[in-house]
Amino acid sequence: MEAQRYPDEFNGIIAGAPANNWSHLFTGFVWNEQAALNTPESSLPVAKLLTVQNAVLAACDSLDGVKDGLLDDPRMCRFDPSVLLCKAGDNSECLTAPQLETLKKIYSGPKNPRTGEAIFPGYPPGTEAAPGTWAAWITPADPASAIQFNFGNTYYGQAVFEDPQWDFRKFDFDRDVRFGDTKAGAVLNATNPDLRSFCAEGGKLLQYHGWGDSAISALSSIESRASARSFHDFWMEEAKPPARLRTSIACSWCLEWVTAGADTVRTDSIRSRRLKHGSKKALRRNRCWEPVPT
Ligand SMILES: [Ca+2]
Repeated sequence: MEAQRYPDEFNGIIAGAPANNWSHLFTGFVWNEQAALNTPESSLPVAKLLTVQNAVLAACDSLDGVKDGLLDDPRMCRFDPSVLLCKAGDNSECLTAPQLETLKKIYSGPKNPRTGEAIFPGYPPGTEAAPGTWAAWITPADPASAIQFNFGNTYYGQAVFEDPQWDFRKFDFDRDVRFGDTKAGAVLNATNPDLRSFCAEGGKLLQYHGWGDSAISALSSIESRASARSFHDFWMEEAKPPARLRTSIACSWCLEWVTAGADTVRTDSIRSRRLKHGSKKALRRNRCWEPVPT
């Protein structure tokens, strides 16, 4: 928002996991709430999140060339959650039909029922059972206590509709989204791709996001960056896109920005670490930050 509305205030901005498309992000929260609370059987039990994650990794872990429990780019993973459908009764290693439906909706994100248009990206596969992710934000043991749902209810109930009786179950993903965009999104959203003033001031914008972010889908960061790049490619063919987006693999909130003489993060600045396990040393990671392919 600073880069878009107040381009002369900072010459360097780090936008970490930006919630810049506020009104649609929160629409996604209500989408997941409707999915998980559709019936008493709809929410995913916490214990099954590991079942889901293991199935994702079994299908996609090796796509990046390293079988290490991590997906370098979950967009490359074509995991079909239907393989998890219980075939002979419910158990911890499979999903019931209502649970499967919820999982598909969390992955897909909200869609406009009239136009089919995507309103906000879903959540990438691969970190469903990671600590502090889905079990806190989307599918906790007490389904109604999900952090996402609290945010979605307060935003639409209070800021948009100003109705203490507002009911998420009646939310219309066409009409109500447009109403929210007009009333609150116009103030809260930072989705203007025009960064020409910021560029003219010599501004640099570094954007990063963790794939395992279960609050703000990392895919929304990629969409925002693509939007700005497309705008600038069209309007400023000679200018370099101002944003550099890097995703962290598995680590949600780490960052090192080296400013001297460069406008990018030094990817070699976060080095491999070796941890002692008993008498042996094991290579824990050999990469942390990766630029999003262009
Ligand atoms: Ca891998």
